[in-house]
This record gives sequence, structure tokens and C-alpha cells, in this order.
Amino acid sequence: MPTLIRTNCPRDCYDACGILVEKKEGEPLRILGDPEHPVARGRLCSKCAVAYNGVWQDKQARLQHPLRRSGQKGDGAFERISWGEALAEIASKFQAVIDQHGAEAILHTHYSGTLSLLAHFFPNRFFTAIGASEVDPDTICNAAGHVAWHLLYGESGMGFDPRTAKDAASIFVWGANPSHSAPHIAEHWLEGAKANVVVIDPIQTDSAAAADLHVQPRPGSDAALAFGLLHELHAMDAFDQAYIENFTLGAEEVMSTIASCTPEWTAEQTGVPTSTLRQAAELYAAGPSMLWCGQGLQRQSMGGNVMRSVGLLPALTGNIGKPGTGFCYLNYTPAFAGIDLGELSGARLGTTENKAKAKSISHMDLATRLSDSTEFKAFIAWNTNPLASAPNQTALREAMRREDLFTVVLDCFPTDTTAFADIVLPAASFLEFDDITFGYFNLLLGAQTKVSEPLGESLPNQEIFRRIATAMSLEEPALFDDDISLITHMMNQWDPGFDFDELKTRGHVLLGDEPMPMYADGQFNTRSGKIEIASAKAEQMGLPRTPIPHADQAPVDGRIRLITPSSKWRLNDSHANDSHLQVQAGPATVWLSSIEAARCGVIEGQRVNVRNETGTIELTVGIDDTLPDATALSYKGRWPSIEETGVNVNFLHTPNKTDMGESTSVHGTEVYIEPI
Ligand SMILES: Nc1nc2c(c(=O)[nH]1)N[C@H]1C(S)=C(S)[C@@H](COP(=O)(O)OP(=O)(O)OC[C@H]3O[C@@H](n4cnc5c(=O)[nH]c(N)nc54)[C@H](O)[C@@H]3O)O[C@H]1N2
Ligand SMILES: Nc1nc2c(c(=O)[nH]1)N[C@H]1C(S)=C(S)[C@@H](COP(=O)(O)OP(=O)(O)OC[C@H]3O[C@@H](n4cnc5c(=O)[nH]c(N)nc54)[C@H](O)[C@@H]3O)O[C@H]1N2
Ligand code: SF4
Ligand SMILES: [Mo]
Repeated sequence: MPTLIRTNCPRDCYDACGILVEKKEGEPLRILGDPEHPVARGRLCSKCAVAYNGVWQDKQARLQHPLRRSGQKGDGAFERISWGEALAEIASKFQAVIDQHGAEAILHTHYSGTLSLLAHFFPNRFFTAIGASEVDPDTICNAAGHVAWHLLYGESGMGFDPRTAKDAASIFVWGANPSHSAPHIAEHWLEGAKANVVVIDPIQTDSAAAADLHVQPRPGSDAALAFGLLHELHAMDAFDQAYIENFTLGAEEVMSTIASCTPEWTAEQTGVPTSTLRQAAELYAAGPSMLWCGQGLQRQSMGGNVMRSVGLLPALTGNIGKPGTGFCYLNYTPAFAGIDLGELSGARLGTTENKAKAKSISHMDLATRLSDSTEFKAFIAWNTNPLASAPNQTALREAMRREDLFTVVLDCFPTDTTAFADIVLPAASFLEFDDITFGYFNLLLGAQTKVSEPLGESLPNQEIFRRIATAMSLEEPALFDDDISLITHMMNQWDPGFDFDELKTRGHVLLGDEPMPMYADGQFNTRSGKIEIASAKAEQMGLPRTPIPHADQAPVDGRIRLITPSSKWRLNDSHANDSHLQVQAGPATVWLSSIEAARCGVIEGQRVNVRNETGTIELTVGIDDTLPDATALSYKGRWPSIEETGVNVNFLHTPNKTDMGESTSVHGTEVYIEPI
């Protein structure tokens, strides 16, 4: 008889599925969806069902021992060393950098390889305590949106509770593609909703195709679209004057702009027909209406302004604080449960002097800053594979070839980034240690349960950093808190009325029995306590005082917008090394409409050069006639080292910063497409 163990998927994914592991002596684990989990409902997504039973259990594919570089950086030639040797070398190199250049010359980059709380947050304690510099993680993903929601509502991590959809008449999905990035939410929550679904996306995603209405603006034109919708909503008398008066600040400053954004003007700016605009406005006006704003939406050069403009809809129509309303960017579920993530990450550690010297740099500057040998002397990447996911790949690779840059990389697998390390440290997988997981859409917390021993000599991230701290003879006690006390401490902060063992038995908990009301009290965490439509803070930051109806210019001179969003077959760049998923994903393809293909002089199946000022890559043409003019599509998540061409779309990803948050504008990338 197999043993059945409940655990949860800790990937950076909206779904946060429950997992059931079947364990039988002498046989591979069977990783299945938990039938009792409200999101998974007995099934994992098509990528994890394969990868968790494939590459994640392939011992040969995993890193099992610490390694020291034995060839040139990038070659991937390593010799096995002991943990003792690895830790001694890291400690002495870090100490030398600190003595000669200060701890701020140590730069770490990290993100969401795993979101389980200990493995994701605890290692930051080490870097904060010593005063190291950090690549601001959100600048590769969603920093523009965070700044925008903060300016408007004072929060970016408190969205609607998805359960409130039972009371909604319409659900707007703006610039997210749940059919890829949240597959269970797409299938059960969205497609099963009684509400009318409106998807706003330049691409006809499967979610858009299944929606009641697909609004297809040109990329980067959403702020104009939002103002055009507001014009229609105002004309329909759908503004909530009482709500505006009581809970918003500065609405009068946008009213004349809204009046000027006529349907005809909006159609010209966005490519959305006036009839579609009206239909969308009618559906939002019918209310109660929910608004889900994706992270793809703000990966445009004016992405912050886009979010601020779209965020006006709930405020001006009063679709907030009541059942079936609200907006969602992300939900910081552990914080709702009372878990202190600042404490877990050691935000309060380190001296004031160190803190003042430690730098926070944008991913958009990483390649150039790292290529300057005077600034950073050591580089540590953990929970991330920047040589697949970051912009400006050619320059970043060149910088990481620096012989004087001591580089340490932690991962479960050998990746493009580990190939550039001096020391590689093997990380245990989510099946190999206990932790707490969470959902950032549904208000879920779950147990990550240890199913098997760490493979080879691999260790969880948090243990690796405890050992580095020991090797450096650091004394801060918070660096040595063990997993059991950290988990117990978090359970105490949360206080659900049972302990971690019970959480393991239950698998997951959905916070609250009923939908949690967000902003029902009309209190907002802005300076004024109101929704700041006009913002003095924005002005101080050098931004417009109010959102503006901007639309990016359509590309000129034969250039094309290249959107590179979530692939159905990858989770960011995780699982790209699974051979079965490589077959499913097919060859690296750039999708174009037949009109656009003809204009470029290329046909379906042809190999083409896709190029811009940042790089050139070779792709195969696919035809998709649902794509708008001057827009191309290619999915993210491939490892250059696995591709025959040795490159991926991030060789084209120009590190242009968004208007807010110094974040990526990757979906604003422009390219030329030419026959080879
Ligand atoms: N072109 C393009 N590029 C993009 C994007 C895009 O839309 N288009 N999106 C961006 C976004 S949103 C993001 S978030 C980034 C994500 O980019 P990454 O952070 O690079 O991607 P992930 O796949 O989340 O995780 C990276 C690594 O973490 C490792 N990992 C998993 N579990 C553990 C663990 O427990 N310990 C350690 N040490 N490692 C572990 C995985 O094996 C994997 O190699 O990519 C960005 N890049
Ligand atoms: N399968 C899978 N799931 C994932 C990930 C993955 O890589 N693969 N990544 C995870 C991570 S880290 C993140 S951050 C999320 C991201 O997931 P999402 O929030 O869904 O973001 P993206 O996939 O980047 O893009 C979503 C949609 O935004 C659209 N878009 C691009 N530009 C514009 C625009 O100007 N206007 C409008 N209206 N839409 C636009 C794209 O066409 C795309 O369909 O997904 C998570 N889930
Ligand atoms: S990646 Fe997302 S959809 Fe797939 S199993 Fe994990 S949580 Fe579920
Ligand atoms: Mo992300």
C-alpha cells in the first residue's frame, strides 16, 4: 500500500495547488493533484504533472553536491568539493570583499524559484545582517504596478477575495492570461463564474476566446482605454458620486480629461472599436464588478500610469468595499494571517551604517553595473536563473565572465546561471523539507511537507545560509533560528487554532469561512486616508499628479511589438529542462498575423532573424491571425543553453525602465523580423 502525503506547490503561480504524493517503497514518487484542494481539485497543471514526475525526480538532472569551477566561466566545467571546502571558500572570499571594499560590494539577486516562506524569505536575513546590496527582485516582474497601486489605494497586496465572485455581475481580467498563468483559476473560477467575463488583452488568449467579451487594445494603450471607458461610464451615469465624495481625493482633477476622451478618440488611440468600448462599459456599469489586473499589463514603458488609470474604475464607480466588487493585483495572504514577513526576512537586522551603504539596484541596470569591476566584487544568485530570465542577456553574460567577480549560485538544477558560478551549491527541492506555502490570488495557506530526504548533499536555502553565517563566524542569533522554531513562530503569529502537524494533515486552509471584505471600512493606507486620484506624493516623485490617458505610439519604420508572456509549458524558466515538456512546447516560435508576415516577407515555418538594438535571435514563424497589427508573440521560459541557437527572447529584452518602480517593460520590446 502506498503512503499518501499532502503537500502544496510552491511555484510562483496564482493557483497554489494542493498536491497528493503517493509514496511506495522502491518506486518513484507519484505527484498528483489533491482531490480535496479547492483549486487543484485532483489535478495538477499540464506542466507540473509532467515535470514533478519527470525532471524533478531525475537524480541525474539534479545538483547533488557542492561544485567548484574548473574551466572558463560559462563552460559549465566543475569539480565536486565538500560542503566544508565550499563554505570555507565562500566565507574567506566574502570576508575579503567586506574587509577591502565593504559589504555593499557583495550583490545578491533572488526571486521566486520557490515561494515557500522559509526558503523564499529567510536567506534575506543573512544579506541584511552583513549589509550586502540587492537586485530589487520585483523589478523583473511587477514593481511598476506595486508603485501605482500604492499611490492610488495605499496598498498593492490587498486585492479582492476571489470568493466574492459569487456576488459579481461582471469580472474584468485586464492584462492577465489565466489560461496559462493560472490554469485552474481559469478553468474553475473564471469559466465557471456566473458573471460576465471581459478579457482585455492584445492577444486572443484561450481566456480571451472563452470570455463573453474580448477587448483587444494595441499593446501599451491601456491608460487611454481606461479613460475611454470612464468617459462611457460617466455618460451612462455609472459614477458613484457619494463614494467619490466620501472616499476619494482629487476626482475633480481628472473629470475634464475623462470628458475629452471620447469613444472616437479612444478607438483611434487603442484600436478598440467604439461598439466594443460601449459593450465593455455597459458590462462594468451593470455591476457589481470585479477587476483583476495582471502583471503582464504593467510590463510596458508607461506601465505604472496604465495601472493607475485602470485603477480609477473601481474608485469612480464605487465598485469597491462591497460584495462582488474590488480589484486584485496580488494578495499578500501570509500578512492577512498575521505572519510577519519583515521579521522573517530580517528587515530589522543590520546596522544603520551598513543599511545606508547597501544598494538596491534595478534588474534593468544589472548587466551594466555588474560589468563595472569597481562596484561589485561578489555576486550570489539564489532562487532565480537570471541568465534565462533577465534582460540584456549578451551584456549580462559578458559581465558574469569577469574573473574578478566571485560568483555563488544556488539551485536545484544546473542552469545557465550555475554555469557562470565559481561555487555552485545544491538546493533541496520542495519535496525535501517542511515549510509553509501560500496563494497570492486565493487566500490560501498550506503545508509544504517533507516527502523524502534531500537528494545527495543538497540542503534547503535557509540551511545553506545558516551554514554560510556559521563559516563567517557571524554572531547575530536571528541568522541561526532553526526551521522548527521558525515554523512554530509563524503558526503562533497566525494562530489558526491548531499546530503545524494539523496543517500538514489538512493540507491547506482558506482564510475565513466567508469572502473577506476588502476596504469595506473605506480606510485607505494613503497619506490622506482616501483613494488618491490626485497625488502629491506622485508629484514629489516627479510623476504626473493624476493618471493620464497615454497610449504608446504604434511602432514605426517596420518595427513590431514583441510580447513574451507566460508559456503554458513552463513556470517562468522552471521545467525548461524537462525533456517531455520540451516536446510539448515545440520549437522556439514567433507568432505573427498573415498580414504582418507578408509585410515582413516571411511565411509560416520559415526561420527568421528577430533583431533590435539589444540583440538578434533566430526563431521559426507561426501564423496567428487573431494577433493585432504590428504585434508579435513568443513565449518566455526557454534556457539559452538548451536551445540549438544558444539564445532566448531575453537577448532582445532591452532594459528600458517603466515610468514607476524602475521595472521591466519587456512586453514593450520592439523588433524587426527578417527572413534569414
Ligand atoms: N521575456 C520575458 N522575460 C521574463 C518575463 C516575461 O514576461 N518575459 N517575466 C519575468 C518574471 S514575471 C519573473 S518573476 C522572472 C522569473 O525568473 P526566474 O526567477 O529566473 O524564474 P523561476 O523559474 O521562478 O526560478 C528560477 C530558478 O529557481 C530554482 N529553484 C526552484 N526551487 C528552488 C529552491 O528551493 N532553491 C533554490 N536555490 N532554487 C530553486 C529553479 O530551479 C529555477 O532555476 O522572469 C522574468 N523574465
Ligand atoms: N504557466 C505559467 N504560469 C505562470 C508563469 C509562467 O511563466 N508560466 N509565471 C508566473 C509569474 S512569475 C507571473 S509574474 C505571472 C504573470 O502572469 P500574467 O499576469 O498573466 O502576465 P503575463 O503572462 O506576462 O501576461 C499576461 C497577458 O498580458 C498581456 N499583455 C501584454 N502587454 C499588454 C498590454 O499592453 N495591455 C494589455 N491589456 N495586456 C497586455 C499579454 O498579451 C498576456 O496575455 O504568472 C505566473 N504564472
Ligand atoms: S504551477 Fe501553478 S498550476 Fe501548476 S501545479 Fe503549481 S500551483 Fe498548480
Ligand atoms: Mo513574475
